[in-house]
Amino acid sequence: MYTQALNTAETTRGTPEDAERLARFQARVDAEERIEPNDWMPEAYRRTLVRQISQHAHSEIVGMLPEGNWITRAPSLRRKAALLAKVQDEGGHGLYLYAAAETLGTSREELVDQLLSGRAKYSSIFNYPTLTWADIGAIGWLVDGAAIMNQIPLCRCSYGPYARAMIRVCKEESFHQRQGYEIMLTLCRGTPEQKAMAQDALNRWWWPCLMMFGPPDTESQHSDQSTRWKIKRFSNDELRQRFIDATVPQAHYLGLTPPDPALHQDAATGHWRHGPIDWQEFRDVLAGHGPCNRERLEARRAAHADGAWVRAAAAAHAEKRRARDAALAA
Ligand code: FAQ
Repeated sequence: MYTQALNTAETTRGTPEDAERLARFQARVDAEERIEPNDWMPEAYRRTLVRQISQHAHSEIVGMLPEGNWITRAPSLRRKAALLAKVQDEGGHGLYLYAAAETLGTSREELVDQLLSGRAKYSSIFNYPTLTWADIGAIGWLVDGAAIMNQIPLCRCSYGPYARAMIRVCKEESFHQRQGYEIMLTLCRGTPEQKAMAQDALNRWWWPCLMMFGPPDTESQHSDQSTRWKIKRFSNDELRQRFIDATVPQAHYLGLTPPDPALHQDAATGHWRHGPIDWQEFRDVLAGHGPCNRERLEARRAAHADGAWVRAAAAAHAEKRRARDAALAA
């Protein structure tokens, strides 16, 4: 609604030339042309992208924390190597995404500052704790699985740098999803205690994963405009349904049961229908009252402070190079 209002204001307030420019822009989007950083774009389009891409980047960076917690406690060298690589991948995704947002004119420093000051959103899912090793399996299987479902359509997003970043990100997320599912499979084929641990992880991550797709369509503020701009290709509920349809058979293959007594397969359509989602919990987490919101921000602030010397050293090195290049050019 917000972006829609802004865009309407741009259309109606501007000159006939502005309206023509806007129509040309929309025609390019409708024709599936990619919009590139130096192309003209409506300010509301730019703001929407910065909002979404920066939230996405923050999610990747904060998303390193729940799993990072288990690197030192991974049950074998092989598991540790895979987890370490996965967490590093998430850091890399955050950096591509900050770079994509920078092409829209917002600096990484500004975005990081918004995160650390608590003004920015990041995905609700990362405010839940990782209590056992099975949570690492559940995150790979479910959280990366949900991320892939949401991000594959973003590879066709109208904004070129975001769409291109998503291609590599999705390839890496697919590997993450498989390693998570393999952890779950190993636990489910293990002792009764290991299987119970896997079921417990599914019980705790299932509903928060469904919330990752955002509020129901009836409450989504940005979906309509983002769809018109071909930033979003499917609605929140459509993607949530796709995720459930893909994941329920995977749970059954593991011998696990999603924690939803109302879950059933619609005989006519084949879709798995879920019971009510606790949207109050979602709103609480977004308002900063999830189980780990405070801990996550504290960890990011501490990491930023610890990294101050690296930023200072990099800036000093860049300055030295600039001075040397200037001296050589003179
Ligand atoms: N958490 O009108 P809509 C990952 C906000 S990456 C927090 O429906 P929109 C990889 C929304 O921003 C996971 N906030 O919004 C990984 C808006 O607030 P605003 C992140 C949420 O943009 C795996 C308001 O609610 N992925 O997992 C959430 O059309 C494992 C109204 O919502 C992305 O960011 C939420 N769950 O649709 C890393 C993908 N849902 O901005 C480590 C890109 C909604 O007005 C380990 N993002 N909100 O203040 C998107 O596709 C979209 O932004 C949606 C929301 C679908 C998230």
